Amino acid sequence: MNHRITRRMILRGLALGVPAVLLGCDRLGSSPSFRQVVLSSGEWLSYRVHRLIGSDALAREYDPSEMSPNFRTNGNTSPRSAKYRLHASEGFANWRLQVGGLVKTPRAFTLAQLRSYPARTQITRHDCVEGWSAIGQWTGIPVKTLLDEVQLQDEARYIVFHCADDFNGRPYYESIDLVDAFHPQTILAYGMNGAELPMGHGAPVRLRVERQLGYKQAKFIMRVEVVASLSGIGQGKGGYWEDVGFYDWYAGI
Ligand SMILES: Nc1nc2c(c(=O)[nH]1)N[C@H]1C(S)=C(S)[C@@H](COP(=O)(O)O)O[C@H]1N2
Ligand SMILES: [Mo]
Repeated sequence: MNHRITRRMILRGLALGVPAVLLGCDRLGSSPSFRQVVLSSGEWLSYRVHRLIGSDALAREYDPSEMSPNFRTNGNTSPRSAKYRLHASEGFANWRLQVGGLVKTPRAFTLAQLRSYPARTQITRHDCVEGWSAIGQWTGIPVKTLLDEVQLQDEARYIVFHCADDFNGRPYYESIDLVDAFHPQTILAYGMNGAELPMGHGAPVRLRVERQLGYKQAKFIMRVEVVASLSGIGQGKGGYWEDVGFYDWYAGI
């Protein structure tokens, strides 16, 4: 078979609804007109492009020498809930990560249990929408490992992370779809820069979903809920900032 792809073939394919990437147009992402026309036009397209050009594409990982000497904290750094404060005072020995919703076997994991699974360590760049970035090393359990343990039901579509903190009484939460949930770099981190995850950065565990912006990286996670729709959670937009701050649910970088 002749593998030469002509412009006409691509146009014909697009007209038929066949993605150009499937026609072998693998330089799509590097064409300036593609970036201007498609990537700048919003969340939905950036979501489609990530899903199309590689649902398994990895976020860049860095060398230890590139780690930021100071990784600042942002947002809440010390949840005030009595329950969280008690857990923290006990070194999270009695904390449990509740995993439920549309799963076959709901479970509660101790921190020691989470640490007993094969861990993933990655050095990545965190990008906050407020305009700062930092490179840090994260160690934790792949979300995939957790979901494999509890087994998703067929209707499962989103994974919601409920946090211990709030802003003016509104709990912080975040959510991701199953493509991101099963992505190899999506982990619940209990370690940072070679040490235990400090409270300011989200102890005992925080989400790292490396192809998205800072506000998706939920800290102080207490409960993981598998749902078919985000409409019943918070104000229905899939996250605290999505509900109150008009941030995009899909914060692809
Ligand atoms: N539970 C919770 N998670 C959160 C936040 C928060 O206030 N509460 N802030 C978010 C924002 S905007 C950013 S940039 C990062 C900051 O992570 P860091 O404190 O480890 O730098 O956490 C995100 N996750
Ligand atoms: Mo942020």
